[in-house]
Amino acid sequence: MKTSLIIPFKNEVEYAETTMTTAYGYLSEREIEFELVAVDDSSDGTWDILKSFESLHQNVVAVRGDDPPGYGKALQKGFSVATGDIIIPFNGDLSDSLDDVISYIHLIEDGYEMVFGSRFMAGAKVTDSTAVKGFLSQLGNAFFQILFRTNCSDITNSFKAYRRMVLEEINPTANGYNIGMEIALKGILKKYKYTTIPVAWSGRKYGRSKMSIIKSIPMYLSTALRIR
Ligand SMILES: Nc1nc2c(ncn2[C@@H]2O[C@H](COP(=O)(O)OP(=O)(O)O)[C@@H](O)[C@H]2O)c(=O)[nH]1
Ligand SMILES: [Mg+2]
Repeated sequence: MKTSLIIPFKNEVEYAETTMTTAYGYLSEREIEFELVAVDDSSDGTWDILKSFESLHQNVVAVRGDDPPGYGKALQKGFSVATGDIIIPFNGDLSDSLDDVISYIHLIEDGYEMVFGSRFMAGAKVTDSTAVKGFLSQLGNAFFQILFRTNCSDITNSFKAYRRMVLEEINPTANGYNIGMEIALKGILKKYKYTTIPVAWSGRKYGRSKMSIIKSIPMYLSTALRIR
């Protein structure tokens, strides 16, 4: 099965080249059938790096996001151009682990329709996370876990894997960071076969986060209650 990594970038000039090279090299070495779909909303030179990377590699696509930009909109754009059977959002600041991507691929090939990564279960390895953000995220996720009676302890994490059919049927509409949650919760209610595995996550070394936890809390809550 072919895998598409959807990689969103917003002003990641320090990361763009490294992330693309690292992901490309890692997957090529393992003889995985893949493509990288970069979706860019930058104004800092990231786009030039991505375009040049695209011109040098066959299985790389770089597209611009829509105006006004949004994390969820960027992923939706990526989903619409992806050609893989397995679709995996992968953050452009290398927070997510390529080893975990391989685990996801194997689980989807084994028959799961969705695979969720959790930063909050035994075996997860979180490094360089800020204490307050980590705590709020874990607390919120514990609440959603109860609300949706799911064993997934990290619904808001966008690093997940889906069979292409899942995204076609759900047709996500969330514009922001709530998109991962939207797909997961709708997928759980549709009774897709899923599993959750512990993942590694590391904080960024360059640039700064575009995600405000304070702005995100009401968005996550309203998404959850709407779907519920
Ligand atoms: N295309 C696009 N990418 C975005 C947008 N917002 C964030 N990103 C990218 O999504 C990834 C995760 O964002 P980040 O700011 O690191 O969020 P955090 O890890 O939750 O703090 C990074 O690669 C960002 O550059 C957006 O509006 N459009
Ligand atoms: Mg990040």
